[in-house]
Amino acid sequence: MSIDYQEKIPNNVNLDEDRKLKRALEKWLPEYQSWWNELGPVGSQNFDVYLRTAVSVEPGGLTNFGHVKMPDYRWGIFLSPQDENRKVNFGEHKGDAAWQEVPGEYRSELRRLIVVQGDTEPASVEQQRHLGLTCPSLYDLRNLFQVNVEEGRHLWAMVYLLHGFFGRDGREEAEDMLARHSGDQDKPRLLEAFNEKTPDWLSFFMFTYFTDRDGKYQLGSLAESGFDPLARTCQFMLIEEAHHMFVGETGVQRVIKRACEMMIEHKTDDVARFGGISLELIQKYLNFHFSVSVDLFGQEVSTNAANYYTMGLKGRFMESRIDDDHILADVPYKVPEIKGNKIHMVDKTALTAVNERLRDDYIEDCQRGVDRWNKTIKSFGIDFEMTLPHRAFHRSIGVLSEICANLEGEIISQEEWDKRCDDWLPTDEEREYVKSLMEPVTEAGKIANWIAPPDKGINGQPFNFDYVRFG
Ligand code: BYC
Ligand code: FE
Ligand code: FE
Repeated sequence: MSIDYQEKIPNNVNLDEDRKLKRALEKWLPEYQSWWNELGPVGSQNFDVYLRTAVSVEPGGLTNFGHVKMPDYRWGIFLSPQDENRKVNFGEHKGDAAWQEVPGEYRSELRRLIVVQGDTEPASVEQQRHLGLTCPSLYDLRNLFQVNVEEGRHLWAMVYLLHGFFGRDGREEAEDMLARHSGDQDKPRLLEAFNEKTPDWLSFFMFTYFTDRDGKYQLGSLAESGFDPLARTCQFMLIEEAHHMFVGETGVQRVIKRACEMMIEHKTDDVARFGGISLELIQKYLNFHFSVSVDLFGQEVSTNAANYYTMGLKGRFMESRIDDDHILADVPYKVPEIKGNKIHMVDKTALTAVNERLRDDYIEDCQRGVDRWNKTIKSFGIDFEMTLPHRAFHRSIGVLSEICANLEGEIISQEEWDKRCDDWLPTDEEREYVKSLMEPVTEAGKIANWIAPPDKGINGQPFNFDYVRFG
């Protein structure tokens, strides 16, 4: 089924047949648009951007590319195809038919999950809104905007659920999505990583590698939900998400590659003298973004998470492919605990440890890209390895937030932390340095000095294609 772009709100949920819902969403649309104009990408109003747009939810439905005036981008509501026989696959309702309506007794928990998920989407657009002013190339500018419009669409995905299934309080929650803002003193975004600044492009690439990957794992768990409309909307979001992480992984890889080129050319580790970003400094950015993203998985032992699971609302990543009872009450799972001056791994019931399990899956996935970055470094014959810090490093949520730890996960004193943290995390001066490199390059085929060009362009186009046209 292809998507009709003549509609005011393109969709594949038969919006035409639900007058009330259609009216509610059409009322929210101008509010969303004014939010986008006010807090979306700065100065992009007249740009024509080479964007992909969903034309269907079937495989390949995202391969329609063309130049689009950004404010005229058509945000739509797209759910993956319905499976009539789908069941609840875990928890106490396991085996029941998947719900097409909100189960009344779980209404507030479900709303909470949808609100937290939805809140992150516009938050990231707000965090990234100044980056267009300092793009290293038109190719990168286009990728930034592609990510931004899709995060905007992800908000639509959650707002559709709120309007469609939660009545008046759903509409109120939808309004609040545009009222909270990243970093706002009075009305901040709900999760901490989404109140941090994304002040430069290295931060942006780290964010899309590490923080969008939290999105992949959270959406993956929600895609298992017994509430079928949530599952289906997350399934489609995951297809879009893959590109965001690609932007992050290749972005970091290109900064690494450029550093290596300078190291070889000038026979020095001190690439800052030549306007590069050193491998050591890239590692510090990695340490920061990894640790902030690891916090997003919540407490190691969580009754909230156990309840969501038992209720059938939020599963594990790839739940349906895991071979166990999908109830988890009698299955052990190892979680960290502080005993004396050591971190011990202790058994808890897997049911209360689903947050930690998701974090484990996430960390394993993070490592794969780090391995590929190390291949790049090795291909230059340079003796340096990027590493993920231990999960205990620099934490603000969960039991590990109670201690200070070094990169290896050894507990250290507050005093030691204060002395050493500048060796592990970017200092203000280093952040200023990276910022100072962020001079915009907006001529097709040109690129900033601190980053290597991509191996390929978008949709088979060359690197020197005019990915963005300035009106
Ligand atoms: N910051 O039992 P716990 C994305 C609170 S990213 C602040 O562990 P739970 C994207 C928690 O609310 C994916 N507070 O909680 C990426 C709870 O408070 P209450 C976003 C936190 O609920 C890039 C208390 O601590 N989606 O899509 O099991 C660009 C107890 O904790 C935090 C989701 O997160 C924190 N980090 O776990 C664009 C999925 N962590 O209830 C987009 C939906 C915990 O006691 N959310 N708290 O007052 C969830 O599944 C859960 O809410 C969380 C937290 C996993 C986040
Ligand atoms: Fe998203
Ligand atoms: Fe994303």
